[in-house]
Amino acid sequence: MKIRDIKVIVASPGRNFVTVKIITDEGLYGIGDATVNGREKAVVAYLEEHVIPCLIGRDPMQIEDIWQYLYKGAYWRRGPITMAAISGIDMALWDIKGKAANMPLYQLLGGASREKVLIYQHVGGLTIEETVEGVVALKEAGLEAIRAQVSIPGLPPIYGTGKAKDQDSDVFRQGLPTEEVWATHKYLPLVPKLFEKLRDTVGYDVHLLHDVHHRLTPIEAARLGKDLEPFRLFWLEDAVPAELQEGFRLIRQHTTTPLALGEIFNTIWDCQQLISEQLIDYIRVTSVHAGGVTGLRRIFDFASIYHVRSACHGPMDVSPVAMGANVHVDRWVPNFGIQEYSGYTEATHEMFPHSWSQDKGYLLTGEAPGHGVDIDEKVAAKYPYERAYLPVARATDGTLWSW
Ligand code: KDG
Ligand code: MG
Repeated sequence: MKIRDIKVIVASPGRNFVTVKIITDEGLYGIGDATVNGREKAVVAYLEEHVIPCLIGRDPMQIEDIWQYLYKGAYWRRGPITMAAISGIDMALWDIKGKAANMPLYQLLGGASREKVLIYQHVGGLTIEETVEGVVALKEAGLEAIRAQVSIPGLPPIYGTGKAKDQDSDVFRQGLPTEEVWATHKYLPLVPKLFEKLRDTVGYDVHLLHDVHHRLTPIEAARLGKDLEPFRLFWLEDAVPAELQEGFRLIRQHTTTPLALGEIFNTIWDCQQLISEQLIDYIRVTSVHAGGVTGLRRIFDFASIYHVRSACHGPMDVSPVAMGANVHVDRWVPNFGIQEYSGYTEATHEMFPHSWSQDKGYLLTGEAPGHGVDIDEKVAAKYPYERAYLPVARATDGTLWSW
């Protein structure tokens, strides 16, 4: 079997997605997600100009050799654009192998470690009361794990609240990045009040999570983790930007609140110290950013040595294709933690027919060969790409802040 052609399909059924389609000379094809939110066209160029010409005529069964060729052979290793391109190719090759073997991807990896995959979904409110209402509603809908965010009184809505909580909202398509306002000294005392109210309202039999979104220093994160200990969070996510992996030692010294990190990581090197020093409890790498199925398998196996569990990133900008790859990995991986699932627009579900499905607080893989997700190119043609950006944040004095 040989790779006959590779297409890159860019479409925007509510938000932009970059999808790789690898077609073989025996009629089989596989698809992969290569979406980098806000930088989509950079990945398209990387694939079309530099990757695809090298792959035509190769044996699609040689997944590992192709992965190594694209990683080491590029010379310029790592980075979100390179690794999203490799991820899309890798997902598509695993899809082809599953179809050729007539087996679902989780079986190719070693079979099921669980029948269904625990998920968490998001609630974001402009006030504590609004967030509490949303959490009550999701708990009543059968969710067992819920991420709760709240805006800061007196400031415009921040990440995960207001219009920005729905990633297909027009707040992401203003032509230029929208700007959010941040104030750590207002945020730090607010969050413990939110989770005290949440625990008083819904009790302790539902997992509660919170995403700091890279905005604190280690000692501020330590303070927040200590203040949240009575409310037994499932995790505190992205407490601090993690270029300085050792910075998490400082948080770890002060708090037992579990820590999650890694949605923006793209190789094992981004988290090798965090994992090997047990500075985190959940690693958030996801198939579309961390080297596809091959990349996830390597990182999660490494993490299993250090009691670190998987927690694939899964917002709306991780396409249903990557969600499919994630859920199959989730079903196999022994050190599974949880899967994020934000849901999708109806147009996205229509563009990406998928055999995975949601059953209240869980996702099911389905038994279709490969990752079980397809792309309807006719539907994709109805939703052309439109440039969109993630917001940026500034502190109240104008200082550019991590968003
Ligand atoms: O594209 C960036 C988003 O996916 C990110 O802001 C969402 O932090 C996020 C999360 O945990 O889903
Ligand atoms: Mg996050």
